Amino acid sequence: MKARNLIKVVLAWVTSAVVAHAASIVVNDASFENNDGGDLASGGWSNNLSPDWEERDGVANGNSFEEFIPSFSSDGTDHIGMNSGYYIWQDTGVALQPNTIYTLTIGAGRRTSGQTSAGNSTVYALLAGTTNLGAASYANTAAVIGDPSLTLASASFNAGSLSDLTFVDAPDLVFTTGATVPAENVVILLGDNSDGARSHFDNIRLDATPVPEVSTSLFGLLGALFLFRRRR
Ligand SMILES: [Ca+2]
Ligand SMILES: [Ca+2]
Ligand SMILES: [Ca+2]
Ligand SMILES: [Ca+2]
Repeated sequence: MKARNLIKVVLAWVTSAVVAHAASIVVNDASFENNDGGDLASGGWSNNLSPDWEERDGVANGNSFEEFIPSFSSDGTDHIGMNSGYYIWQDTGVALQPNTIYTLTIGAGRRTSGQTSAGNSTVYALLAGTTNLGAASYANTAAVIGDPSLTLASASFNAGSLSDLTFVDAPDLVFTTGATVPAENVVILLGDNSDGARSHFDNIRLDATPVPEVSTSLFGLLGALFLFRRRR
């Protein structure tokens, strides 16, 4: 094989080895379109998030609600609204993996200045398991994200800076695990950490990508290639 062809082959192999493949983790009712008691009509809402999402104060509590507000969603027709301090979560059922890059993306919305405060804090986080989640242990979103034994990473987005009836994708929350991880599932937390008013969420996405690994054998191959080229 000519050196140039060999270089092409090796470069192709290096590229395939280094470019890791992102895999989506399934998020059930990620867009809040499946509604308890039947599909929502325009202007309707439902307090019951089960069976897909669990909430701080139990099933069908009024502090979180799927709602159909015309022209106010980032995917489909429905989103979820959440009162000040409240939180919900979903256990993905997928075990945390070592050396993995997790990327959580959410749509965050501002309804009006009355329902979305100027200092809004729309919170999204990745947790290791669900131990003791619920009002008895964690009174509000700040309590959950303040516990580093439960919360791996969290982010806050100020939807109050948006125009009325606008959803945008908040910046990705990216968290990379190390060589060891808790024996827990990946859990998504959505919450409000504002002084008042609400937060609005839609279109929740989660990817997991292995940390690219350049093996010692790859370095060995590159070294051999270098020598091969010099000899010619
Ligand atoms: Ca939706
Ligand atoms: Ca619906
Ligand atoms: Ca639902
Ligand atoms: Ca609810």
